[in-house]
Amino acid sequence: MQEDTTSSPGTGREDKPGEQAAASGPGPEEAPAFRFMRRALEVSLLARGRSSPNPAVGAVVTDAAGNPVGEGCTQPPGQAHAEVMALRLAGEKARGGTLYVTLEPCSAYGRTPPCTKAIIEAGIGRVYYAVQDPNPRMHRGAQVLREAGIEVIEGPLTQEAAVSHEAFFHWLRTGKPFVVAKYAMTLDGKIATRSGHSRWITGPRSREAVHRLRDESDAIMVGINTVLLDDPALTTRLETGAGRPGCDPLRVIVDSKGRLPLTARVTGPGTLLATTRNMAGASRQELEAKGVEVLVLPAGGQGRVDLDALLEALGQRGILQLMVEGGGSLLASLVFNPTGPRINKVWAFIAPKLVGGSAAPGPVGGPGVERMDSALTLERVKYHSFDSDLLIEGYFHQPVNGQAALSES
Ligand code: AOF
Ligand code: ZN
Repeated sequence: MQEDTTSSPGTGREDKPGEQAAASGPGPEEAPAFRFMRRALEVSLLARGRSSPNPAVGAVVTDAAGNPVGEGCTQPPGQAHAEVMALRLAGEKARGGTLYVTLEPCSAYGRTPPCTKAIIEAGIGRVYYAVQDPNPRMHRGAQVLREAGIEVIEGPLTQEAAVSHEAFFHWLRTGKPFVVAKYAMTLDGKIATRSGHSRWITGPRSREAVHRLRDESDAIMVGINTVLLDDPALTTRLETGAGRPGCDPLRVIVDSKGRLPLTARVTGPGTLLATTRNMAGASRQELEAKGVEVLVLPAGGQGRVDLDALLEALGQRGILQLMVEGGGSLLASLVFNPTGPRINKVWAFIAPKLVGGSAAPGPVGGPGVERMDSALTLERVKYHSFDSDLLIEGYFHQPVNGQAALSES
């Protein structure tokens, strides 16, 4: 069975390379604005997981006759924005042409000069931007362009672009990463057999989708029990033919007592150990000697790492998207938080297998809720299939004032 939904999971990436993402708006004969904005969204995917803390933006430039003459995406921080990349390719052909960009062009000096300046200098006549930039330092772009005599239109594909930039928007609003929890379970709700064996629950196509999500995320987090049980590598392994090498996210291990073995596969550079003062000094030195970065955080309930402090610290490092891959007690602490879930989005894979066993674990531990009407329910739910596996994707309702709701545990 092929993936059967109208849009791909996550933030718009294609499941089948080269195939057009079906989203809202006209079909194949669609108006140029839709076609080129869709292309801009597609191009933006190349920057995912590589531009943080900058949003992964895509841009397309057409000449005065409407032919595409340049495209580009956001480069790593301090380097060119999407518009500048596309305009560079277009050169003189941009004069009198149109720019399609997935985010409102920036209007002020940050690490780079304003895109509005480059757009005006290139002689662009019309700009379509899919969604406003809520960054208060940058959000006057549309106005600046209009004042320069350029026709400026918001849209099309505003909703698609808002999803594409959801992690950046969340991070701007709260200072914390957008958290995506991913887990895979059997049809009877188990993430392992009674002996703890878990490789593999889902098939290769589901696992490939997970590696693409890792590739697009800035960090990936697990609890120490998952390391002790599974010894995962937490690296990105994309199939050859994915079009680019995978990008490994920062690995974050939540380990309040500092039990991470020196021999674990994650023990090395690119790993951040989030711990508390309960960690033994000797093991800290040994782990640091192996290249692990040790972050000592305040202890919250039961001496555990204060997860809000951890999310705050990751946000300060410019981690826009954090993927959480378990285990059950970390997920429980993130989901069942008195002031609201600390998870934004869930990716739950279900494989049509049964393993049974009342001792076999499920994806979310902790005490759980008492009554079914206290269950946390996902919103904006979509269903995707990967061969015989099902992926349920959905969001937890976020309080409007995310900062206030998330700052206390
Ligand atoms: C754009 N095009 O491709 C991106 C934009 O420090 P700077 O100069 O890199 O600016 C960062 C801000 O620019 C970032 O916070 C966001 O508001 C905007 N990102 N803008 O016109 C782009 N990535
Ligand atoms: Zn810019």
